[in-house]
Amino acid sequence: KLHPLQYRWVLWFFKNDRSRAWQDNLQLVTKFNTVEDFWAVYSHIKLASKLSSGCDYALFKEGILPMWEDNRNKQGGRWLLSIDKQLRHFELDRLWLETLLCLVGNCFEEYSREVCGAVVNIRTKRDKIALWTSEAEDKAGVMQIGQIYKERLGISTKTIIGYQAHADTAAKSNNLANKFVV
Ligand code: M7G
Repeated sequence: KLHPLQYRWVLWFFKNDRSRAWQDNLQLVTKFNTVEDFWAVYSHIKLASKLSSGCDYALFKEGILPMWEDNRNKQGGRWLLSIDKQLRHFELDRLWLETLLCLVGNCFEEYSREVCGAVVNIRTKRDKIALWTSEAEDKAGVMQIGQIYKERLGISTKTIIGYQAHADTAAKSNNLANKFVV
């Protein structure tokens, strides 16, 4: 008997090809809605740390595109982890898997509704993992999600992580301005 997930999830892969528009580089890989299919997909694809620079994985709820323009992301934002290159090999894959498990395992409980998905960006400078939520103005929801997320990732209480509205990221307006921190 298969174990159903609360939501159906879509895995996306992004490969940077500068000759094409950003959204044309996004490819839908697969959809799943059971625990068994999640593990089948996860064990079939490359680890994030093995992707080449410029690539992303994104896992989003079915019906939400992994882009700022989607209706469920427009008003939203992201909890962002910026991962030091030295940590890449022993932390990146663990943090990304834990992020995926938070999503599919519905670990945000009553706030799960506000969770849209997550993205890992493999970049030459610093890799990033971000958890996207739909309501950047809902302070209570954003903070609860951030606290649960940070705890689940096992990030030290001394480390601060920030939340940024997509509108600010898209406008490249002072990227360092965090709306919230945990
Ligand atoms: P990134 O890949 O999120 O991070 O954004 P990086 O700067 O570490 O590589 C790089 C660029 O991709 C942005 O400046 C945008 O031009 C484009 N881009 C990224 N995202 C997430 C979006 C999006 O959701 N919509 C659109 N239209 N462009 C995006």
